[in-house]
Amino acid sequence: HPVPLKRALISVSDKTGLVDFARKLDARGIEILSTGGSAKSLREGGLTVVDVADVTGFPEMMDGRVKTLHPAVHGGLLALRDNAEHLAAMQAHGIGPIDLLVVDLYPFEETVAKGASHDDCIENIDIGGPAMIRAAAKNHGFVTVIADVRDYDALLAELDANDDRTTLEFRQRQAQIAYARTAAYDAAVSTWLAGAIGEDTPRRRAFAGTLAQPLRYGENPHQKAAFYVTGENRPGVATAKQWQGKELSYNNINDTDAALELVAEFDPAQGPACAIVKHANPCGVARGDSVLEAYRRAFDCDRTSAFGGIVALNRTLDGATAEEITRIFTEVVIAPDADDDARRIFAAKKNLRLLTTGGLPDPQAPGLAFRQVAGGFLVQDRDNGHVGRSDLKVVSDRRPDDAELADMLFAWTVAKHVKSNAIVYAKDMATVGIGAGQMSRVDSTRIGRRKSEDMAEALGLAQPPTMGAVVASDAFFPFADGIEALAEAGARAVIQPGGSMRDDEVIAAANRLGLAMVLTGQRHFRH
Ligand code: 93A
Repeated sequence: HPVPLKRALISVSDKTGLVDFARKLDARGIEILSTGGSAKSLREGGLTVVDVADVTGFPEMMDGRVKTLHPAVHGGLLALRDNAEHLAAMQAHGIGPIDLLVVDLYPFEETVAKGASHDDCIENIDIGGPAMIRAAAKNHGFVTVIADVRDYDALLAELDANDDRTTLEFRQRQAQIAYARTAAYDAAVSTWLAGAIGEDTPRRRAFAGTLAQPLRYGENPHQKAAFYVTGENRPGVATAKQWQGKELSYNNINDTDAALELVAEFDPAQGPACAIVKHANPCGVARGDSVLEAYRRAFDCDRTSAFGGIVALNRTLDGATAEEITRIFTEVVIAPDADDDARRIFAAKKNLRLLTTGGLPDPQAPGLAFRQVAGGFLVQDRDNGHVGRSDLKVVSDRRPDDAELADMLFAWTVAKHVKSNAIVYAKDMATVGIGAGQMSRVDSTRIGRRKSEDMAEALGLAQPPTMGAVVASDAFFPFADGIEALAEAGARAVIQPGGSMRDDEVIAAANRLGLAMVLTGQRHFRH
């Protein structure tokens, strides 16, 4: 800044740290203008401030909707200090320059998140604040803008280091942050309105999130990363409470999300379930009569891969299960809740992160999913597809029995959360072999079978549990070879979407090999 800061306008909703900060500005001889509530807080803190109403010559009116929207404010923010005409206009209209703008917007996102009424949300759409932020940011050649209360200390440090001035570099950086804030703010309003009016297509929407935390690094240590939250009202890793352990990493957050979304498919009212995830794919999923049993059965599916995994439960984590989990190294455990015993047991394991969400996300709720491509990103509805028993079409000669149908639906639900091509073998409500992410469906079939052989060896079983298991395939079988591979593995029933040009051949192969087959009519690609 060419000259030391002389005049500041402070208008903040979040008053945390305000008085302390303002005292330090005051000590530097900076005059402070302020709006109603902010001015009140500052005066209560013993500071002398000028009401914006005295600057504009208008009272704050219409419930505060109009308080700073005035040329005396915007002229003071926007005037170019090295432009003779601008200076003359200021002179002519009695407009004083504003060198520093400190604004914290009406808490729109928080108001939406706490489930406030429509009118409350509308009233919390800030108009004057963003207008000032954008004006000050545009004029960052001369004006310093602070649009994030977390930057008070950074400003004070900047003033300390530069004789009560700010550097152009600092002002540019703050202007950049300011526009990120107003863009995210408007996106939040648009997203909320879309929900309010039932606009459910991903078209003509604005997307943005709020920085929740910078991450140590991204998928790899040489990649910088950060975690943004959208304020969506959905229990999950973004809103979970972390009880212990070091900060979650990029990969932890990704995997924990996958694990919770998967286990949430299993209604806790219908019994405990557990999912163990590695590299965004489940390595074991099971139901059980108890949480402990569900965990043990999920663990048994692939004990090797479960090492260093993410464990998600659909019910409260109890002491017995916590004890069992600590027998191997686990990165993260996420559950709706954890009881005192469980928390005490985990407390001794400093590296283990425990997250509780207070509930489970609704797997059938609408929402959007994003994927980045070079130069853009794809937006689609979240895969909230669901099939029940009545949606299934039996196409084989042999009708599957009730137990097989239940297992098939279980395997199908898991397959939805496995990267394509996905093949999931299951028996008695537990996975017994998962083939994920292969370019050929037959390969996924073989991998699932091999996993099951490993499981037999690890558990000392007489034969691989794929013998007599059911199988889910996330998409149709293009050829009969996949079915032949499943029959070879000993599977007895298959659930798959159907819809291949060669469905006839595929169904004929199932009949020839004695497999029951049902079609879902719905596909669950996940790439
Ligand atoms: O209702 S507004 O959109 N109209 C305005 O003219 C205006 N000027 C500042 N909201 C406005 N503000 C906002 O008021 C600020 O962004 C800040 O969030 C809040 C501070 O009000 P107070 O100082 O009365 O607590």
